[in-house]
Amino acid sequence: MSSSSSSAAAAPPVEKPSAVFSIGINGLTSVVLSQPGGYSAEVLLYGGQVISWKNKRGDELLFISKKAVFEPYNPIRGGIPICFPTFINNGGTEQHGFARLRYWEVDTSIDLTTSSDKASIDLILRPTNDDLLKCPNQFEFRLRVILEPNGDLKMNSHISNLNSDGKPFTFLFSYHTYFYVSEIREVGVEGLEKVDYLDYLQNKKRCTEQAEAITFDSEVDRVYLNTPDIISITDRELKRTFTIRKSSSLPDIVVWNPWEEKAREMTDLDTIEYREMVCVEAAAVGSEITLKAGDEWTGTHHLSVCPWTLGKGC
Ligand code: TA6
Repeated sequence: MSSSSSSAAAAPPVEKPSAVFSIGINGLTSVVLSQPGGYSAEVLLYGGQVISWKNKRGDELLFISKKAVFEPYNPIRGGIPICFPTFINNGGTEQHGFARLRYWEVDTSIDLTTSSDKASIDLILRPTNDDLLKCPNQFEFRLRVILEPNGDLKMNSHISNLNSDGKPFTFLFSYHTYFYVSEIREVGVEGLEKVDYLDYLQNKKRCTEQAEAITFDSEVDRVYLNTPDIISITDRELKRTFTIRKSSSLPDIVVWNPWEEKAREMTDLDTIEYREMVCVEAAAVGSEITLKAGDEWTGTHHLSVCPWTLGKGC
């Protein structure tokens, strides 16, 4: 892996897949993944967070708030925060766990230069002594982020329970993906018709989705339970469709948009920015994952985007 001080936007076209270190805002280190077609993605070591994913024209596909705070130990508003380890009934700043607030190590045991067709990065998170006081579970979290030759973005999470006292480790997990959309009122989330959900705006009331496509004209905060593994997000204005393919170990999908009033209360989101984002998250949050000591859990999601000019099945 080579080193650079450029950002993903300024990266020159590459001749072969690459993974290049970059120093960005506030000196935070990231890894820029690039593919010869012009695709790129950027992964921050802080949080193990994907903060950029671009198509071959250089258009940003993920939303990052203009007011996002790139400073430890703040969560970064946008991209793909990893919410782990979270627990039922967690609230406040703890509700999404500490993984997004820690520096992840690069796994140097994996030689990226041997990979002929992938731009990827492997990261590791282990709890600090302070983390163990709050969450007394020894674990190792291995995250692989892959930018495919066709520009698709894949994330694989492997979490091992390393408790030496034989205790199970119980947690919730989500890839809290912020998709960039041109105008939220032009967006539809498809694939959830007839699926039950918990409406977090109605005290987790259980409802059944009736719409073929979920559309937005006010705040939405829902956990869809045991969903199909393929979900799509259509943007009628930009005429493109995102597809999420998730592993069945991530049974749920969270759909969130704060709308105007909540956005106004958020210090790291510009009030009108709620219009440019939708969170659709591959997750395991409806019920907890319980990992026996010595066992490993894997959760993957695979994101692609298709402009309508290429036809339905691309
Ligand atoms: O995933 C939906 C959600 O949990 C909402 O309830 C909302 O609070 C949002 O995520 C953002 O959470 P954050 O902790 O990043 O401010």
